[in-house]
Amino acid sequence: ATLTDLDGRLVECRACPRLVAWREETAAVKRAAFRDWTYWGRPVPGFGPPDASLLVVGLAPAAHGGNRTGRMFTGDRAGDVLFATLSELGLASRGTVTDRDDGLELYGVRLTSPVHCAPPANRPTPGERDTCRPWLVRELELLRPTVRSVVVLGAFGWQAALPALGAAGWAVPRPRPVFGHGTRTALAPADGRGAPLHLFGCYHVSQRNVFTGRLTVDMLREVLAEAAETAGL
Ligand code: DU
Ligand code: SF4
Repeated sequence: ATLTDLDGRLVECRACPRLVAWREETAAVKRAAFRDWTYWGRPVPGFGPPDASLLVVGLAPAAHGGNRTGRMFTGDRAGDVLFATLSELGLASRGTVTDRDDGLELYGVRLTSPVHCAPPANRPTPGERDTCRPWLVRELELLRPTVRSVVVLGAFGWQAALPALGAAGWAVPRPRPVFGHGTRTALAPADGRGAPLHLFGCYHVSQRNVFTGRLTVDMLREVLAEAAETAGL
């Protein structure tokens, strides 16, 4: 199986009733500014090359962002900041995005999230996080030959990513490393074979965090640059 196969199966998933209802309801009602759009309204797959060496793990698609465009982080404020920064670092072909057919390319970077369907209030439940985990585990397993750095945006993603990394074959220290902005930790492969994976914590690039200054663009750029350099990008 490949990441393309995985993404093909993912978009058919209906395992979380509350999220299926929400993704479809927002797609039907829409936001006035997007009334001419045909919303995606389904699980949003990871975006980026199958041999990425840097993986960015977010939270969940935004109802009128990824849930509208069908591409991770595309069409919401969080994504606008993220793509602009990736472009500045030479990791994206452009700094602006519009929809999933805009031709944007990511270089060595893949974006994913621990929950693939838009949740009400951007807040998935712990149950939904656990239900969606196998998709992340499988994605990590398929990326394992090339992935060297993982940047996790926010505490929710961190809670989801650590067990997923453990299930995908990395040795997660006990007690588990605590989330914080700028946290960096190395995970050895559990079977002792291959390179370590470098895990980075970064505050989530949500509009709220950026607006309040909890996360500045400089802070985001610094973590992404360090993770990219560590990954050999
Ligand atoms: O800040 P905002 O543009 O309203 O983004 C909505 C919300 O979704 C925020 O918490 C970021 C998050 N998010 C994400 O984790 N992954 C995505 O692909 C898109 C948005
Ligand atoms: Fe399936 Fe994940 Fe969407 Fe739940 S959040 S329905 S597990 S894709």
